[in-house]
Amino acid sequence: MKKALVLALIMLFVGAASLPAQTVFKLAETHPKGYPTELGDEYFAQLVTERSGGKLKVEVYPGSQLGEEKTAIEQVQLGAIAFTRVSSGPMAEFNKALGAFSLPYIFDSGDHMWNYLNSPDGQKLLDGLSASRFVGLCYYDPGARSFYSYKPIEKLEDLKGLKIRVIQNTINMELMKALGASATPMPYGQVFSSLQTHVIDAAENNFPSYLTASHYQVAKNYLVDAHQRVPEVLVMSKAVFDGLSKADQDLIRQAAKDSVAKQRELWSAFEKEAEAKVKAEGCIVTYVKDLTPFQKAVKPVFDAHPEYAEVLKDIAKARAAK
Ligand code: GTR
Repeated sequence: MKKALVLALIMLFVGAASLPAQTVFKLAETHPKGYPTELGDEYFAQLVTERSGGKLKVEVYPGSQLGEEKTAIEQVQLGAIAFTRVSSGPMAEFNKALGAFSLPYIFDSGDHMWNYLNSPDGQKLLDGLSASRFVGLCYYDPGARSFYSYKPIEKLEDLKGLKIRVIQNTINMELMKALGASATPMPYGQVFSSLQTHVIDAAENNFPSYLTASHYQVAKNYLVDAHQRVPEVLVMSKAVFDGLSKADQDLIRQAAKDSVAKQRELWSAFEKEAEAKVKAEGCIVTYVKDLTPFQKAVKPVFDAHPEYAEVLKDIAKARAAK
């Protein structure tokens, strides 16, 4: 009897030892399965598993299952969740430098933005996240944010007096005020019902979010001013990262970098698809022809933030490098 027990224990021990030890990490994502950022996360996760021979595993939790962006960011900062893919909009509340990306009309185009993000200056902002206990792994394409409402909106004056939902950060609050509107910060998951019940009059986002979060169903008027391109970021908890071997840290960094091209490719295809779909669904899409009045109106936002002067110079430099 005793012998059998000893044998069983030995077998259990040998069995456990022969199983490869696997470390499982969680990744929090706001968007639903199949959205380009979520597919970027999935590809990153796949590369991590493949390259570590299954030793490291990243499980993606889409659709805000682990909480809305602010909560996810807090959890990552604490080390309770290892990764999150979020907009640098809410990250700005945790790392002021990223607030620069919420300043309006600073990028002429997606190419201009990527020139900057891929430059040493763009990398510096990502690296600066370590001061806030994150590891900035890479940027993903955010597209351009524009306004939408259930009320007709075709020009700057139409925004006056509207209650517009924003991602919570100081710049967004100031931006809406400068445009004559009022800002209502709220989590992404509440925007649909708030538009439906007219708790807010409007919101702003890119075409893919407008489509996939069904906002187009309750706010049919979309005004394309492309006021912000707020880069998406894939970040890791510094506490978790610091506990890994140098080899695993490098593997994770490289996998994130190598997932960017895929996300960008998926993004550009889906951005066009989403724009066509909402039009086919009967949304009224108006393109601002002359941005000058908008740019003039937002000047107070820049005046209030001299701390971003250097970054703005770098961003202007990236335009020249086009
Ligand atoms: C989207 C972004 C999300 C989230 C959302 C929002 O464009 O991809 O991460 O920040 O906007 O407005 O809350």
